[in-house]
Amino acid sequence: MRKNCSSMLTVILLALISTSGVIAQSAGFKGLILSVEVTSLTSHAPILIIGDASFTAANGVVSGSGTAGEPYIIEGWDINASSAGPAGIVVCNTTRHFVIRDVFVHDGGSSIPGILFWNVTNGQVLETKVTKSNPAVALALSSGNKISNNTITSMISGGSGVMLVLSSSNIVSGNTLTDIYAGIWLLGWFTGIEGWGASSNTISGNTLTNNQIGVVLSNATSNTVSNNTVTYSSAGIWLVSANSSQVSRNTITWLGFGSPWGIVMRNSTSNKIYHNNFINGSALLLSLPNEWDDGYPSGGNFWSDYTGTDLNGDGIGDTPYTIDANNQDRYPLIFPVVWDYSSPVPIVWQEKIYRVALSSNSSISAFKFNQQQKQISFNVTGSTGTVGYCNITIPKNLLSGSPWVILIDDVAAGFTQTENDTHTTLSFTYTHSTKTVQITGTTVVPEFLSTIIILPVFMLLSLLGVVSAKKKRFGASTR
Ligand SMILES: [Ca+2]
Repeated sequence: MRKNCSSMLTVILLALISTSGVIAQSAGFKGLILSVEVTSLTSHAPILIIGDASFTAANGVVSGSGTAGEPYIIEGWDINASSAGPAGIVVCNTTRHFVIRDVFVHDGGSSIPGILFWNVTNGQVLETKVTKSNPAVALALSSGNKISNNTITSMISGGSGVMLVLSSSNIVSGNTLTDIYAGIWLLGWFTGIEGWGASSNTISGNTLTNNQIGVVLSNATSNTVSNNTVTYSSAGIWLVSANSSQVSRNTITWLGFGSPWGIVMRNSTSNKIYHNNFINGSALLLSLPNEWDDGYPSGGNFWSDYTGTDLNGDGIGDTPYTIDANNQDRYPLIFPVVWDYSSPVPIVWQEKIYRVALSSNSSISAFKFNQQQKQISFNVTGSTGTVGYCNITIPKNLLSGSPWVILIDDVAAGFTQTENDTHTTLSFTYTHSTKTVQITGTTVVPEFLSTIIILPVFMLLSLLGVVSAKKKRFGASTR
């Protein structure tokens, strides 16, 4: 394939033109007024880096040598893209390691991208803000790049946030994308033809709000869409000729009017969609078969319009959630799952499963449920002297307290308590080393068998990674 910067706009342009054709406009898109304030950046002309030799001070490189250990750093610039040629920042034809960070690119308008990679490997865009440019960040014919923790707003009619064209094995994570037509768009050309696909990309942990469509995969295979939060979009996730991808742990919520869709799938098959929360939005698809659950007891998705029962109280609906003749979630979840915390600890009690969610900055071990003592206990471990915290959410049909008693190393601990009809959340802190937490209630799931079955499921549940992955946002953010 010809990988030439001079023709780079062709693919981008074609992709943009196809926007309105592939995806129908629907009513209900509500614009937000956003203010963007970035201080302490230095004005810089648009940056054009073509080939390894162009990583120069004149092109905004402030340090580095282009190796993995010492990447070129491009940072601290305020770039008005309105006068740019191809984009506010263009990087083309390089495998050198580089990082674009803490940059503000703006005002490219409806046809000039903020940041554009063409035939690039080993590039990163981090903690950068892009607005009023289309797409905000575009990768074409590029692999092995990372687009993370950026703040992207568009306010351009039909605009896209992060767009990956004919690009594979990239990571798009932790970005905040607001008020854009398509938040994240992965576009292949003809799947199965080497160099023209879009595969093995990871779209994870992004916060997408008030976009027409949250995440789009088109002509793409074997991608991962996980842990994203999509709110106030007419379609949360849209798959068009997108196969063999995994869509899990996303929370898609519609808070407006009309008939929104949590997930739309057209001409797409062999995808696995599970452990998502679909709140006020269901699925629309043409009926190629896909997988909608992870088996029992792992379960499927939470669908807020599911009307089935859960008579045996295992947290899984007793009847499937049917989408169409070829597609059904066999094990719909009864409660939305807060995946921000960690995988809930499944407690198996007399062949029923109760899901306890834990959020902590400690490592958790020796998690146990003791029915006779009406108690959940576990150990918390962290660096000595640091403050640890734990939030635990317990199903009331497993254990409830009136009052609760929490002992930490046998000493009564203060805590805060919130609850809804079905669950109680208890929050408390402690000083680290390894300590034993015992949470005792007053009403416990009844015992029907003579023997007590206690199944501590996770020998060691490390939550540090989850908690430290909090998204970093600009101080003068757009919310
Ligand atoms: Ca059930």
